[in-house]
Amino acid sequence: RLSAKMADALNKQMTLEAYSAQVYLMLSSWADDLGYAGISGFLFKHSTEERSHMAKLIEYIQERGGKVIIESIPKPGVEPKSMQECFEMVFKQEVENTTAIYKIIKLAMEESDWATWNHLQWFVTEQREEEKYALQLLDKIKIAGGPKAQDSALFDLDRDLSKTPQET
Ligand code: OFO
Repeated sequence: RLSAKMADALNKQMTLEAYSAQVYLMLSSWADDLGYAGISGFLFKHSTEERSHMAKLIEYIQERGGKVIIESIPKPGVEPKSMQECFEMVFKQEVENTTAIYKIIKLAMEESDWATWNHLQWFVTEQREEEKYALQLLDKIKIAGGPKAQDSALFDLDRDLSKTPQET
């Protein structure tokens, strides 16, 4: 059974995953409004991934006898001013998630809660993948010209991302 401290940490992580989903939705809507359907779709799919992480945590808390507490989700921050800033926000969000997961793993070690430690290894692998994708986005925008990326380069990037089979 989960300790009260662990149940609290996992509940907070569950809300953080929901928050990540909202951040991706905000970025996706921003990109759509500018006409970047490919980038918008890519970010939207990622939002769905984050909600599946949230669901995975809910299931785990319940399976281990903890109580799930559904809190309100903080509002995502302000919209980016450029595609470069948008992708930087994606990377920052992923790093924040990874850091939060690592903290819970540390707690699991302190409590010798090996079931939780083991469950969270899935998230470690997932975060590694997600940071990799986020870094690739930053590379792509750099090649496209960074903050000064021309419309034609962003158009190509948009087309590329619309074809990305995503599991991020
Ligand atoms: Fe993109 O992160 Fe969930 O865990």
